[in-house]
Amino acid sequence: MTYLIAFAIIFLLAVVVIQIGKLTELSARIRGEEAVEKSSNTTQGIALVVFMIVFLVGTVWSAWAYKNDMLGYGPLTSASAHGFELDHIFNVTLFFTGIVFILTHIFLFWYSYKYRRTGNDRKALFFAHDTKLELIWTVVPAIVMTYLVANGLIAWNNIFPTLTSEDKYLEIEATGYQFAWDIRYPGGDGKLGNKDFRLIDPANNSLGIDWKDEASVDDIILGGSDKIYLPKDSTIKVRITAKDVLHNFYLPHFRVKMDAVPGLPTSFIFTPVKTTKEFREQLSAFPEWQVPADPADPSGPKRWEKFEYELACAELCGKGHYSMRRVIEVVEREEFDIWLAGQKSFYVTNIRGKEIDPWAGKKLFPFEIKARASELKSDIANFISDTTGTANRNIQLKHVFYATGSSDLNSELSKYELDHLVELMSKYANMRVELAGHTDNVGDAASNLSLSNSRANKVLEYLISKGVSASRLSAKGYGQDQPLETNDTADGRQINRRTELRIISK
Ligand SMILES: [Cu+2]
Repeated sequence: MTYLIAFAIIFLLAVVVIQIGKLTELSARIRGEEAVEKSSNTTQGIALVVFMIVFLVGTVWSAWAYKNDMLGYGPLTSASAHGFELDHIFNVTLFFTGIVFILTHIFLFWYSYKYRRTGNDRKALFFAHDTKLELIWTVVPAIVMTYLVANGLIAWNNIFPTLTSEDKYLEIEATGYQFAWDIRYPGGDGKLGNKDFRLIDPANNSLGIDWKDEASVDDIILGGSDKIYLPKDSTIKVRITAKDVLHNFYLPHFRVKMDAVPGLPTSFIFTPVKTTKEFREQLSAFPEWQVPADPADPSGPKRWEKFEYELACAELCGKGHYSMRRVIEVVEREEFDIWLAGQKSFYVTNIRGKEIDPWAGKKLFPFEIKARASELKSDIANFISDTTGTANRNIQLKHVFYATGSSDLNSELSKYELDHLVELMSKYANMRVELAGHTDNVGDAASNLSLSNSRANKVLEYLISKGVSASRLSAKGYGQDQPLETNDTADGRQINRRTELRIISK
């Protein structure tokens, strides 16, 4: 229907134009062509001058009236260190191009009026060459252009310092795809692990991270709609890539904008200088931001209170392009460190202990030993201090390992958790525990029972060898009878093969 109406309008407009043309022709025949042309040229010349005045006044007025809504002015001054320099470059460019813009429009329209044809008495001046003029319009733009380009290059070099390994900076990685960003943080070691596109596995490893690289096991990946946290006054390097089509990593408030190209990593370095809170305060000084955020709720929070920094995709990358928007929160360094420490690494939550884990039974990483120690401590403390009778008395010893199919305790790896348990046993001197062994359902039930029994006893022996009194310990094998997960999957069986700590009395 809309198309039909649009087509009808265009058709009718064409008819009107043709009719006016016919009418002018007819009146020219009646009044004499020259007289008609003269008066029509004058009318059009005046109309052009009026248009020029309205257009130029409108341009200047609107730029002034809406300056507070434009990046770089009023409330929207830069939130990053380099942004001020970029805004300055834009202003210098605007100054020169503004002069040219206004002058060319004045000349264009004024000359159309002044040199309109009013008879046959006027002829254009013709000259073949004028060295002076050529010089002026070559040299002046050349000087201005050189100045602008050189200034731009200097600014670009300032914005992009060459970071060496000695510089302190936070490197994060943004991977764009239809239609979201995966943001990767380097975890405690400050290093992003290697990636290889051949390792991409949509179900378990959508970024193709190489888990064999130890730098990758503590990497944190923010998915979907999580807020992106950044520390104030810290140099941040963003590695930008894409998995499918072109995207664009755009942080308007920080004047950061860089294409995300599949197969060709790009990067950007910037330093946020205002926390989200500080930027909100900056906004609150302007009347435009003192209005309610939601017009339907006049007593609700003000616009400045609801402000968030955003990451947008600035490339029209497909139907769901809009949903690539992400909120960015800039906080003080201390707050950032606390936030980062509270994040679980992708490896720990998704890969560890599964079949695809290259480190299963081979290595424990310092951060997981630490995390596991505090988990065990709080699990036991929870049970000890519980008065409601709801706390869990069965605590899985997640870092106790045996040789495959045998009861040989891998004490090289198991010593961390078990030694920590010894410490906790001496802290809670009245605690008595049972060590409970469990298996999956592979093989026959009787041998599983005996395997679980001897495994539990191996842990018991280890604890006794470390000085825990035998009277506080017992060991029992439960075989395959108490699975936690299905035995139908490899991951499920992995979980079912376990040794548990059962607190008998506090
Ligand atoms: Cu996109």
